[in-house]
Amino acid sequence: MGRVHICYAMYDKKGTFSKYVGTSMTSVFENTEAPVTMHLMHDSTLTDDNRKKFEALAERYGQEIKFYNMEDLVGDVLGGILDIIPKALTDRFSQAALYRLLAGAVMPKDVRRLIYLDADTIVNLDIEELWHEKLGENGLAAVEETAATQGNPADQPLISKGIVARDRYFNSGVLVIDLDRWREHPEFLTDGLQMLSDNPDCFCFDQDILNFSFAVAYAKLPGRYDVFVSVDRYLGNEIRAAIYHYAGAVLDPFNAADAHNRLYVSYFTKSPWCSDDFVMRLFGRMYEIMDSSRAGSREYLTAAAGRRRIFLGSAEMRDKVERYFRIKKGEEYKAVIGKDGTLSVKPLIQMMKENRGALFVLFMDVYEDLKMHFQKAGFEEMTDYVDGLQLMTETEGGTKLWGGDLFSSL
Ligand SMILES: [Mn+2]
Repeated sequence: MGRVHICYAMYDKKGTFSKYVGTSMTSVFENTEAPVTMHLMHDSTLTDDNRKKFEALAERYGQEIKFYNMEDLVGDVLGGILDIIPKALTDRFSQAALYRLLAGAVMPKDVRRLIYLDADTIVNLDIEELWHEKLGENGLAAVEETAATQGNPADQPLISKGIVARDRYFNSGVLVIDLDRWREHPEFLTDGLQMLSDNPDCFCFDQDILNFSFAVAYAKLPGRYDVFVSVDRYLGNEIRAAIYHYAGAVLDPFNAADAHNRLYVSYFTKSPWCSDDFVMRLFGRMYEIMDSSRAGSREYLTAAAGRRRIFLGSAEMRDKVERYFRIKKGEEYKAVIGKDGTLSVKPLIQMMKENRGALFVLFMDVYEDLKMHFQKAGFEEMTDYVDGLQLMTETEGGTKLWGGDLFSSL
């Protein structure tokens, strides 16, 4: 068991997803002395440029990487699978969720044990530790979801229906697999797919397939091997030797004070994806954003010119808004949100109709939900009403700025 085998699965429609896989791989290489072979399951969405970066990454650390084009290798199997699953499910999941389940079919026979890692993981420990963990009777080891979320697991149809016990349901982001067992029992895949087809409300796809077959007898790994960043951040835990799982939209490079963001970026910057080209594209995007915010200011200025402004929000916001927006004579702030945080839409629209011609500036987090009501009543955004929280800086209490989308777009 000298050489560690790790696989990732990837579908990279825009060519911007490879950097996540590359960053996770970088974190593995940074923290181990063991020889590692990375097995990357991909398809035709892997660009030449990204492929070269993966090769450069492995070479930089004196490690090995192998590529598996799943469309070429098991295209017929994939096609057959997609016929079994309801359309609604395939729309919500990338094909890559299936690739990992086919690892046994495409890996060389001498790969008998395999670690699977999600692309949104950071391995902040020596992967050899995980490699030597004991597997369950059915040849699988994983972290129970309740442990991964430190006691805050999401509801799962598989559990509420009594198909899998709560204390057996595991997270599929980090797995240690006895690959021979998968090869000997390929029926786990068809059984799982049939279950998915019968239970279309299951929203975790490959995770549900795996739980359906393996929840009963897998070995539970310590929680540190699959730490949900969302929960860990909420609990204010310090960074430790762990595998961090950035599940959901939790990476926000704009928030540099956050330790989990810094940890992520510390590995990203050591990867070949953090290149001069990347930095220039980042600045380029920032330029576009700053320039287009001028257009936003102009639109507001134009909409407000010569108009009476009526500000709408909670009583607590009143002083702040009056100060920041320099409310003039004849203008007013109406506390339309009750003390209990509720807002009555009908009276709000009635009041707006009675004051037609005024510009309504709203300070409420249900802004997006109100739009369709306003539209029905004949009010137009940026002409009749604007989102006041978008006009305030974040430090003043305006809408939170989010860097996750910017990072993912590069
Ligand atoms: Mn994940």
